[in-house]
Amino acid sequence: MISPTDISADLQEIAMKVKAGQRITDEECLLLFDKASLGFVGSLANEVRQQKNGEKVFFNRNFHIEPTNVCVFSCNFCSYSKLYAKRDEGWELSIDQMLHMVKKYDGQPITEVHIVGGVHPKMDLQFFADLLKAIKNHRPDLHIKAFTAVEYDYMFRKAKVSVAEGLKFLIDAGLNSIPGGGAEIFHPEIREKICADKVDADGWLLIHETAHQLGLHSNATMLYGHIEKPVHLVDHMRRLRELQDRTHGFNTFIPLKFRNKDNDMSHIPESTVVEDMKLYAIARIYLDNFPHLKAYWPMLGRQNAQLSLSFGVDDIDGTIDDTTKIYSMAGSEEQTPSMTTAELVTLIKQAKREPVERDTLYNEIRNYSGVEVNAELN
Ligand code: V47
Ligand code: SF4
Repeated sequence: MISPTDISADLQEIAMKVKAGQRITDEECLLLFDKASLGFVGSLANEVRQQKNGEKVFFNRNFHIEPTNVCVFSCNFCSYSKLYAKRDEGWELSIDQMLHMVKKYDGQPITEVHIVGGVHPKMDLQFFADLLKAIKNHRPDLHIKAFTAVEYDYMFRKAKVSVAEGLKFLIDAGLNSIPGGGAEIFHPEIREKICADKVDADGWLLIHETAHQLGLHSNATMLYGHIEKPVHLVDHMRRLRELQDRTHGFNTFIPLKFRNKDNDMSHIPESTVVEDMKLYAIARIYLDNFPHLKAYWPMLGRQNAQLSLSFGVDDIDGTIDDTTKIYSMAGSEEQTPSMTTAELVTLIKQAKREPVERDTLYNEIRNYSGVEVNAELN
């Protein structure tokens, strides 16, 4: 136990606020980054997590479709995209090919498809509307979580429609929710160094706010562990917290650890596990209006995702089924990301928590706490 004399008065004050369910300020958040130990923020985050979600740890049964890795943008941290001029080295899937991927899961209890990719100038609003319709037509119950704000910004501008018009068009075609990608770091000082040419912070936030107003839920990410400083992380989370106060449309916050293989930022060392866990804990403490905090295991690695469950995390995404390339290409230890339900349940049980299968909107499908993990569990 930490004795009160071991920690400074300002940290003690923050701890009292958090325990009383009060919001911390940006200055207090910076103080946590600067002065607090991992144990200090970890135990506070654990309390916040417990108050919000009890002992439950959520996961879902999902797979990804990445329509293309050809991209008009050139984010320096990206290990995955191929510029349009080099498109021969990349991939571009047709609607039939993507529908074929969906059909592979016929008869399986998958609940979500996550569609995200590069920004290809020939894949336009109509193409994606046709894709959503084809998927919904084949499998109406499958939740479609699709396209980042970066992809929307480009496709709506190209189609000369407003954000609301574009989103409504895609909702009519079958869109159910929006993933959190493309947020990176909002602060212009960093954004212009790591992804200068894509949608800026205000554009990203406007797309999510409009989606929330139209009744969609979405997620929010933050790419950390490169050239940013705590002040940029706090700025990023403050913008999200303010938007969430207005709309309550975000489901989960997903910090994404920068991986440094084969990209233009490969000279930057990756963050340490202590830095990773501290970031999760501080995010859980600061983002008091986000119901969930997700550790995306294909990027963090399954062991560190398991560890993060003691630092505020209550969600570890899903089964994935080796359908995403973004992280393996960026150097994650998870080169073929796929976990069975039994593996996810075991991982959560080993951390002495309750595994709960959810749908995308966190409706509970099955609580596995009393279920024995055996060969029949799939
Ligand atoms: O925006 C790209 C990140 C994101 C690297 O909403 C990298 O449930 C680390 O947003 N190192 C796309 N990260 C993926 C994404 C996501 C993933 C899982 C779940 C959800 C959700 C959203 O991937 C990009 C970018 O921040 N990324 N390159 C890299 N080298
Ligand atoms: Fe394109 Fe996304 Fe890679 Fe940026 S992160 S280059 S927008 S695929």
